[in-house]
Amino acid sequence: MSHIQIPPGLTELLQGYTVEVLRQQPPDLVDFAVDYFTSLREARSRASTPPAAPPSGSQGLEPGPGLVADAIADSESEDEEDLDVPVPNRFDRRVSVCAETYNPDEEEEDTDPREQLSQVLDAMFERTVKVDEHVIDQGDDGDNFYVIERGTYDILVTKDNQTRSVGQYDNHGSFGELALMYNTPRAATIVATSEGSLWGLDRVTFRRIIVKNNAKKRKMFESFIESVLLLKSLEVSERMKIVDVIGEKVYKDGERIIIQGEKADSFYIIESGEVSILIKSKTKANKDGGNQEVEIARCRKGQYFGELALVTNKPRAASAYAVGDVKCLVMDVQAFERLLGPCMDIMKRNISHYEEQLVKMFGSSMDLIDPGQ
Ligand code: 1OR
Ligand code: 1OR
Repeated sequence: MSHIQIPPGLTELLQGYTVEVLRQQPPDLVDFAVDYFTSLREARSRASTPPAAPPSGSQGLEPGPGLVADAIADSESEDEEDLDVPVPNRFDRRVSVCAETYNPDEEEEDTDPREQLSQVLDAMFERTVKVDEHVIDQGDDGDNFYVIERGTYDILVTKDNQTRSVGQYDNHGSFGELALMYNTPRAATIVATSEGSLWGLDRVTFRRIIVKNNAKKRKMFESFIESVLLLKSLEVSERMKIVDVIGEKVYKDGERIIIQGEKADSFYIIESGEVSILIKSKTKANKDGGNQEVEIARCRKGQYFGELALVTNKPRAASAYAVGDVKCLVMDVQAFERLLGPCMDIMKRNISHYEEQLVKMFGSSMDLIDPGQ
């Protein structure tokens, strides 16, 4: 191995990306990588410094180190009290590393980001797993939080002496945060169903970096979450758990958020801007073989979309595009199933309205999902 040269900066570059993934829990690692590295390049051309160069004084433009440092800076006071109230973890105004959004935390950054970053990176470790290996056992104390690098994993829950599979992870996502956030025993068993590889973050670092600095951010999103009609029937503590798991994504005008026909893994609530829902379908009203997209709905602030495929377990029924700049809160399918059970009736009622609308718009014979797309 000694003849292989690792280019200077490579490790830092990849670590920076990994840390942001750990912090922000983006639903799609590849999309996030594109955003992350694009913004890194933009920052470099603005600042004319290489991407892996240690951050200068100007935080915010260097997505990796800047943001991580920011997280650490916020959690400097080492009073590790137990957080009996759910505290948001992956919630960050700046989830889009592209956006130079206002960041109230920035002003408070006063410790050396390089030092802080290295603390986080030192804490991360890789774990490879074999088929059938238990990564986590239900009932155990929480030790680590894991981000999936690759592999498939079953989520098993035992209740009344019965063990059943309640979901899977397929090459992306993360798990093991609940026991660390809420100081509870592991809520599920996670078993590898293929060989795999994970990035682990130990409990103390997880709590210090991811959990502890979020009181401000919780305040930021609390009132918005309270205003979302869909979530009104939830208890306050249930809404706080939603704040804990949700991430934020920013889209530019015209950007496609959902692609009709694709496999679904996320649910969206619009925080600002408008989203246009378009459908391609082979119907009488649309005779060109289904290549034309027709707008079927507009969603606005406080409204949700992307629930249909998760509820029906089918591919996306339509595409969604940003109209102007859009910010969405994004939740992965596991969190959706775990936390939005109480809102399921409302969503199902609205889905039945889609069906009525569908009949009105296209006649009765069209399937919501066109397999040809
Ligand atoms: P943890 O620290 O409790 C087990 O360790 C992890 O499994 C847990 O964190 C979550 O990250 C993950 N219920 C509970 N935990 C789940 C679930 C889940 N899914 C994934 N985890 N449900 C399944 C939802 C698809 C609800 C089952 C009733
Ligand atoms: P999804 O996961 O299938 C596309 O991804 C999303 O568009 C879908 O979830 C809904 O959240 C959203 N029919 C189907 N999907 C719709 C519709 C809709 N409106 C919004 N979505 N109709 C419009 C009813 C006003 C009926 C089709 C004519």
